[in-house]
Amino acid sequence: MKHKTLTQYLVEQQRQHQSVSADVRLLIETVSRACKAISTTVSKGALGGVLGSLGTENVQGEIQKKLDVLTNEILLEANEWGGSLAAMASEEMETIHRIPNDYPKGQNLLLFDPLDGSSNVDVNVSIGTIFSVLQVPAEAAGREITEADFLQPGTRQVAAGYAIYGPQTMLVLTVGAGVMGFTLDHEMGSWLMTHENIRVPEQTAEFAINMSNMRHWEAPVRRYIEECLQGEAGPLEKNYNMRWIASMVADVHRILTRGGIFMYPRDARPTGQKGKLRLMYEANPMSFLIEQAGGRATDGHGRILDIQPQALHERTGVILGSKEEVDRLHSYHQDA
Ligand code: AHM
Ligand code: MG
Repeated sequence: MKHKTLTQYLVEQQRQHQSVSADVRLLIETVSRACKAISTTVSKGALGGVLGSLGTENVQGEIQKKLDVLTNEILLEANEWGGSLAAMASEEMETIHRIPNDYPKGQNLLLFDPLDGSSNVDVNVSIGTIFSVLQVPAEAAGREITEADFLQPGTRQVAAGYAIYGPQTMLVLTVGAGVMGFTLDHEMGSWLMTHENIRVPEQTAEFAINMSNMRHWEAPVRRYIEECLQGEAGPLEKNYNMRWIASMVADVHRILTRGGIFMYPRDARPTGQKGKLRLMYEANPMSFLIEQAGGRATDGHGRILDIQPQALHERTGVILGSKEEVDRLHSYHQDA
């Protein structure tokens, strides 16, 4: 079977459906190239001397892994000179990175988590790169880009996706016209479309949450999980299965593949009251993908994509996946 390449798909989207502009197409190609380099770097593991921590902290106060820093540099370098960006922002950088004056500037903003789930690096469990593309707001025309220019709700994303470095390396992408999955052919070095129009099954009996935080959860989450655990005999009348990979990319990938509900809710811990996951480069791109695949994403109170960000590294509660279960947990929040 002959597979369409990522390039072919993007050119088609540009020419026939106008769902992607020429510069966003180039940008996605560049990001996907950087993800290939990241995949190679990650796969070398101990042989490449890339495992372990650096001992430094990022802006979130988390100890940086060597690979957090390396992958951030790969993405910055790959995207600086292409001409389609005005600035970038990353989980690993306190503030935005403007395109240096040596290069032409474009009309887009790129946000990324260069290596999500990096606590899994040293144990050889799937990890990934998450990215989100916004446009330079009209009011910023002709002046220097500021952090405030990035603070746009997720509904304004023009593209989003992730690369997952697992048994296969895949790129899962949306330009607002459904969700497509491409598998990296390592011999050819190309991304080939293997998953066309991914849809999240509406129903599921599989949940993903870090159960060790149960004592900190808010009442609606506690109620929902207690009901799941009661199985067939409980009010939900079915037996649930549980999975928690602790790599959002891998958990979301499973949900896009076979359904499920993923939760990283707000909780009562001083560090959990706003949630753990970051809105702009984790929750928003994943919510865009999930919605484009027919699922739903909420923070318990409203649609994640509608949140007006107040800060670049803002956190949010995240509940996403198969519509029926996300609807149920959302409604439990309304009851409470
Ligand atoms: P990171 O960006 O520092 O890797 O943190 C995000 C990760 C997600 O991939 C995952 O869902 C979550 O943190 C796991 O958290 P926990 O270790 O609390 O289970
Ligand atoms: Mg992350």
